[in-house]
Amino acid sequence: MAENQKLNVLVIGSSGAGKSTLIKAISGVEVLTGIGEGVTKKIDVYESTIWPIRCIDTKGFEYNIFEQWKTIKQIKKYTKEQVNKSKKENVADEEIGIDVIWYCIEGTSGRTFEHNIKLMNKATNQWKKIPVFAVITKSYSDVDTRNNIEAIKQAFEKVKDINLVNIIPVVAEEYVINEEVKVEPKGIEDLCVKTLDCFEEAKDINKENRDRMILNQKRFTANEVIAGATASAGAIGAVPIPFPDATFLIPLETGLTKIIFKIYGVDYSLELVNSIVGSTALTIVAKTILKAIPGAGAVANGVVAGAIVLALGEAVVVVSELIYNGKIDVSQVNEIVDIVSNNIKENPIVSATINYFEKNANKMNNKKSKEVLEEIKRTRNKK
Ligand SMILES: Nc1nc2c(ncn2[C@@H]2O[C@H](COP(=O)(O)OP(=O)(O)O)[C@@H](O)[C@H]2O)c(=O)[nH]1
Ligand SMILES: [Mg+2]
Repeated sequence: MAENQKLNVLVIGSSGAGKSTLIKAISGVEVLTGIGEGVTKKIDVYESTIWPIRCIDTKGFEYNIFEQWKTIKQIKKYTKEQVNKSKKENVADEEIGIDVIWYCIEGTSGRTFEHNIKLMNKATNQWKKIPVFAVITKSYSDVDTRNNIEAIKQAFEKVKDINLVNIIPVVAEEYVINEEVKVEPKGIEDLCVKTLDCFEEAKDINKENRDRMILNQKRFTANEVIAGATASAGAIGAVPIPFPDATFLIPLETGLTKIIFKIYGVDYSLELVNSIVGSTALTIVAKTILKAIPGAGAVANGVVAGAIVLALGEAVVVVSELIYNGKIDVSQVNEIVDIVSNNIKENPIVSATINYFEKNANKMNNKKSKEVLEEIKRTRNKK
């Protein structure tokens, strides 16, 4: 596959199935969903920065024939303009451009699987030979997922002329049950790798490149989860009590540590998680930062809560990658806790927060912790 060549993936499925969420999860950059859509515009195109994949997000597949027709027309217009065109000159006009189709089927929509699949097939049957993946979105429950795979397999058997390659359950975005219990994003790497595997050209992507893509995806997913936890910590930490004694962050910190381990497939023990969350590094860092702002109020406390959760999350990513790459074993609890502690203490968010407090101590009362945290994160990233 040439350096700048990308597969065009058509993402279809009913409204609310999770198309935009899935695309956002593999994009590798913050993409705004639902922003800047013209009334007549039926497609949005997103290039992943992680995978050689370009996703075409469709609207108007809500099973109104006219809307579908308009969407298809725009897809054709778009794909014809693609550079891909030239390499496929011997292919019929209608088939230009789309390389793969992802059917997004919501796991909870059980009884309508067959109906759903038939309608999607009707809309796209001009692209007959193209590989199709059934993506079971919102696959939060393992039990339901096993049943869904079976039911969807059967539904596809009743619909002819679909080149179904695989059925892949995904969770595109963490699913929050409570602060401590969350379902981790999953299935994304599997979907992307198997999509690439449909193409001889993509098979040439060497092992090293593939591993890098998978790791980049994990890192991106973990960072999204950390951003969410940081914002939650900022909100629940915004209380006017002396901060370092706060135990109310423990459920959130525990949930964050576990979900990052799960993203990296780390087979963690509870002892490991508890040792990480219970390490004194978090308290030490919180105390150090708070020294920069005498008589800290609710806003400052929220900022500190967010900063330490961010530092914790990023430190857990560091050790998860070491474990994932076989540099350290998950049973080496003390070593892992040391690495996490050092990474927390050395995270540049600490000095960025101290600097901010020293400069802005008296300007914070009418701000929100979240705004302040975002500002501090920006100054940190500049360095
Ligand atoms: N937590 C979580 N929510 C999801 C996931 N996929 C979709 N959603 C939610 O389901 C709703 C519809 O998703 P969206 O991507 O906008 O669907 P679209 O209409 O097919 O683009 C949104 O509120 C999403 O946040 C997921 O994997 N995890
Ligand atoms: Mg959408």
